[in-house]
Amino acid sequence: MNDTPIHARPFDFRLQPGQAALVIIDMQRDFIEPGGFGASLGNDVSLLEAAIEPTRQLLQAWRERGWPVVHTRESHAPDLSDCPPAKRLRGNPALRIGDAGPMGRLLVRGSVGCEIVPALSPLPHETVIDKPGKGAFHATSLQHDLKRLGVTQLVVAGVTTEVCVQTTMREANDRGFDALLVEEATASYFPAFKAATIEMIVAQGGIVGWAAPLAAVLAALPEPL
Ligand code: C5J
Repeated sequence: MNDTPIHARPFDFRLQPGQAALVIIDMQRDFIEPGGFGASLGNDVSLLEAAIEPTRQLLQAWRERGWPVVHTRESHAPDLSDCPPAKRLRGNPALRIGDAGPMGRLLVRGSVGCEIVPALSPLPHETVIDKPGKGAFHATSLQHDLKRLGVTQLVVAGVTTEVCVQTTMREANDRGFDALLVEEATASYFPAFKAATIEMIVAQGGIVGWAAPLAAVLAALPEPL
């Protein structure tokens, strides 16, 4: 199939229709809503809300075209056997991973807070990756799943820009995927870190990948069949 240029930085991204998965990182209540993991670390979680609507628009565009969608959740087994003690014990948060909060146990699979926000709920046929790390490839089946879906390119959204989104894009880069970050569809508790991350990604001729505004991505998509 013909490729479609997205006007991106540092140069056009040639989207291969059907081979580009939309990868939505960790749009979970635990990061975005009060009372979750993000809030337990002292963050102003309201800063992440801005990413929901742009991500919803991307998701709708991918669904209308029948293209592959992957959702990730940073999450742990109820017995925390996949949560390294160093991760759980670091710092002095109000609540730690696995502790009970208003939305259930923080970042534990099955709790309300661990779920993806309702506006972006996965459909039954979409891939959901539960990941114990910041990167979505670490200790998951993601690489295998993308290969099975025939995916060579990733269009990336989600939170937080400089933590799980950036880590995943770097992992993808090392595994031979081309990845583009959609600027309005990602957010950070630290706006300056979001801006710096985008610059790091596109620097040196796209050393990690590409970045583009939502409008540039949507404008480049072929009409749905
Ligand atoms: C963090 C994430 N920030 N999804 N996770 O701990 O970025």
